[in-house]
Amino acid sequence: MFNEIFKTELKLIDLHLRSLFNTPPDSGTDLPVELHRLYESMAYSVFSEGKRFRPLLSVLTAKALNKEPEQVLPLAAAVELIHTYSLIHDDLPCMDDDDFRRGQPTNHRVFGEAGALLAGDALLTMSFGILAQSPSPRAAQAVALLSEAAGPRGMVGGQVMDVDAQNPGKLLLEDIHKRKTGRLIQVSVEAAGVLCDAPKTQVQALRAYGEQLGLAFQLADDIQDFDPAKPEKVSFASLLGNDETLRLLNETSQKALDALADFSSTADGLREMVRLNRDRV
Ligand code: GRG
Repeated sequence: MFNEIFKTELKLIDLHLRSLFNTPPDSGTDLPVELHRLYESMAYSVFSEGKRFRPLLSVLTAKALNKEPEQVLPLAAAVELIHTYSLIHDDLPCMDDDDFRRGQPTNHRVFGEAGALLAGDALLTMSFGILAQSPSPRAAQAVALLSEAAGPRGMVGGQVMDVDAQNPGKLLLEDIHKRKTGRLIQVSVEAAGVLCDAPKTQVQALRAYGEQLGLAFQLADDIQDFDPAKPEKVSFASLLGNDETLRLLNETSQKALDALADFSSTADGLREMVRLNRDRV
């Protein structure tokens, strides 16, 4: 569904990601043959069938602010590489031990555990270099925001809380998912606002939109994935039931739309993302 509506934006994101892998900025021109397999492993996961939800948000934020998408492409690439690393690591035997991801065997099934671990490490590290090379004078601020969102108080922290949680209640579950899933979605929008030099009030509005959409994304995911045959997996749907999760999804989606109240029709792409996420269920 994203593919048709945002064809132009997705093409731009794909071309940018491919340019980073054709001439990796951190490898110089002569990549030692010993490292070919590392890049193959990284590219295997990056260029599989992901929705590109997060980089799309960055590009649509630039549009909302009447700026060129090129201004946020380094951020769009960085968030997608971090997202991809998190999926590779999440699939490892020490975490979820999954065999398939994005319609193909998981990275460690093809490249081995060490290969997958290191490909994730490389993607994570590379992402900050890419963002730091953004020509925006506010690149350093965006790097700091991304580090906060992906790090120990953000996505990694959420993953730790998720792994450790025994019987989380609604509040703890919400906190876990705001960090684990929500913060990277939020920063895709907020840091794009920063790179586009938006005034503080607009950045705050974008941050609020990103926070609500991040939660809505997880709520929709939980409804989609709910399997009563697997009650051991705690999710919003298993904890609250489908109807209450759907009610929360509607409420959260509305809050995301409300956060954009002061934006003109240039933000319609961001509004469409809320509707597309809601309509996944
Ligand atoms: C291992 C540090 C570390 C973190 C892992 C985000 C995460 C934390 C794990 C992923 C587990 C998971 C499936 C969470 C549900 C929400 C989510 C992030 C779904 C996958 O995102 P999509 O639907 O995936 O955007 P695609 O493949 O379309 O990019």
